[in-house]
Amino acid sequence: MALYYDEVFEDSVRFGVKVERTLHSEQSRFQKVEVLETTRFGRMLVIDGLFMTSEKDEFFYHELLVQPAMCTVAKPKDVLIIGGGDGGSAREVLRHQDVERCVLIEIDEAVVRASKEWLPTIGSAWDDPRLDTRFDDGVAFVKEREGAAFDVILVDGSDPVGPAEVLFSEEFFRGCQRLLKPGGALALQSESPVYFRDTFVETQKKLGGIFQTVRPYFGPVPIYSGGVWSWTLCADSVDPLTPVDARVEAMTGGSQIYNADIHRAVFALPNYLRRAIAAG
Ligand code: SPD
Repeated sequence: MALYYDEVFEDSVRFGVKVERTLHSEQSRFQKVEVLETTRFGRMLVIDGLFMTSEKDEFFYHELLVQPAMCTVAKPKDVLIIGGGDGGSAREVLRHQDVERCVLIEIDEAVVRASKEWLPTIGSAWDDPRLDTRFDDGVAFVKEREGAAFDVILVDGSDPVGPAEVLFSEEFFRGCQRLLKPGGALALQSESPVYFRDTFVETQKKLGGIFQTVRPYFGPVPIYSGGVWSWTLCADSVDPLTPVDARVEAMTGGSQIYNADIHRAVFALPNYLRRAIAAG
């Protein structure tokens, strides 16, 4: 009989992938970390029963989390990634030649270890000398670090239940703002606008009280609940809607999705979300 692994959403929706075998399963200090060999998506990273990324669809998520911010900021040199232990976001950051240093703060070394062993095509930049990987609490790092040190900050965490909840707090967002250099930008994954509508709207509201410019954007991620995902780009003195075509085009060679048309199109806001944000 075929074995399916289901991600269950609030006991009302299930999304299942057919699994050939389990490659890795471990209960770390923080969470359950699994790598599955799936029939459709290749190897898939699952944390606490939630689908994180897969070999076949990871570019949908990582290009969209990273490239809009990296192309909005002029010549980003210093980048901070909170989370992102599979290495996909770091790979996308390090495609930019201007980057001199990318600090990745992942709380759980088990995620990086499993990803290095089983998902090498996703984290293909672990050996880049510009990458400084630290196993630490990203929230504490942001709270304690002094001075505006980063051109781009990317928050690549899990859903806001349990340990990742704090990554959606106002205090954390203010901390990120404090660490951004002038002209810098923050981008975060802001959940499904369908299944996590309240979280999405609340997050926009919190960010709107902190940053001058807050632009939610959308794209497909086939393995996530509902298939459509959101990210949000925030900044105080730059705006992704200012034409950045030349920077984007310089990046598109290695991209599966991202190009100048996509950069413009992803920020289009459908009416149901405009209304939800306005009412929120
Ligand atoms: N519903 C899952 C949301 C997870 C977002 N982060 C995924 C990590 C990929 N680098």
